[in-house]
Amino acid sequence: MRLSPAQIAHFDREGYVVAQNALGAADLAPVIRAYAEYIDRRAGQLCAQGRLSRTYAEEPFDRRLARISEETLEIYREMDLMECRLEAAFAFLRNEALMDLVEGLIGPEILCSPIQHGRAKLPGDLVFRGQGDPEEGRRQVEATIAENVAPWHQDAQVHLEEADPSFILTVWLPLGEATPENGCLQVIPRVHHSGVVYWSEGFGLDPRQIPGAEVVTLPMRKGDVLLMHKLTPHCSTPNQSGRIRWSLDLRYQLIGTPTGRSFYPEFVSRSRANPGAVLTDYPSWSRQWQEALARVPADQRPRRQHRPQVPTPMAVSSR
Ligand SMILES: O=C(O)CCC(=O)C(=O)O
Repeated sequence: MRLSPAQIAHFDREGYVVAQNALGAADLAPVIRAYAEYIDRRAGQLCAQGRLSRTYAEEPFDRRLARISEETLEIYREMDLMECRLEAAFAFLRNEALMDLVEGLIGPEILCSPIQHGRAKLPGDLVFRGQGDPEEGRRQVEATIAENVAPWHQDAQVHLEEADPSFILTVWLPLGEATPENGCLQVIPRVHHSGVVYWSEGFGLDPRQIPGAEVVTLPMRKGDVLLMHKLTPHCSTPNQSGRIRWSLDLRYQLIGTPTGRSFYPEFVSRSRANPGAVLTDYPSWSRQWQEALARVPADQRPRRQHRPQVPTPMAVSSR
């Protein structure tokens, strides 16, 4: 699906747009199936090693990992795209329907940024029932859930300074329903016009810092895609549903512009000028991530040096 002129105008005016029904079941099914198979395989391994009491194979996709995570967070911690490196996820990063949407805002020369995540947002009331020290288990579960409630932030906060001038488009999509109850996104529109980055609380920001901030809650259905400017503040609501809210958040930009994570692999996901430049080789993508993470583990990646204490205008090109 291509963005209509009205959708592009909405993005330019509001700093985001939700493209409804932009993806079909056939676009998302391979990714969901690959995640399900990965979890199935790893659950079998952990059971065989005596680290999980059973595989919870009877549970549906949006509950199975939550049940497993009551006992061990090991599989949950492997769910990010660069950790489990599913071939279907790599294919989805250059999915034609997705690239058609992105092309409406980036143009036809598209780079897939390494700032890309698969998220299994766990239910907030998950209780530890695993082996080992119950206090330590409870502490780890609570810390993990606290981490996966995304606080208010702008994506411009998470790349290095070299990408400040780059227009970087965030693409967020649920793999099932995303509702206020299970952790859908909220955005504050129109902030991108001011070019301001609200650094003062580190990663998070307080919406009260933003004059006239209006919070918009964005329930989304499977197949809907949210496109967002990197200066648009957003967060996700707590997950009170007892089920997992699965989603992908990806970033795209013009080929040749800095991603702000040059130590991790970017790749060309569409090029009409040079179609041969598109990376379609899964082993190469997977190997590049493996090598990059061995050099720079995720928890040791360089962070911005310059983090002012006050909201700061940023020289960011819009589009
Ligand atoms: O998926 C979420 O809960 C948060 C996503 C997010 O903050 C992002 O994509 O930048």
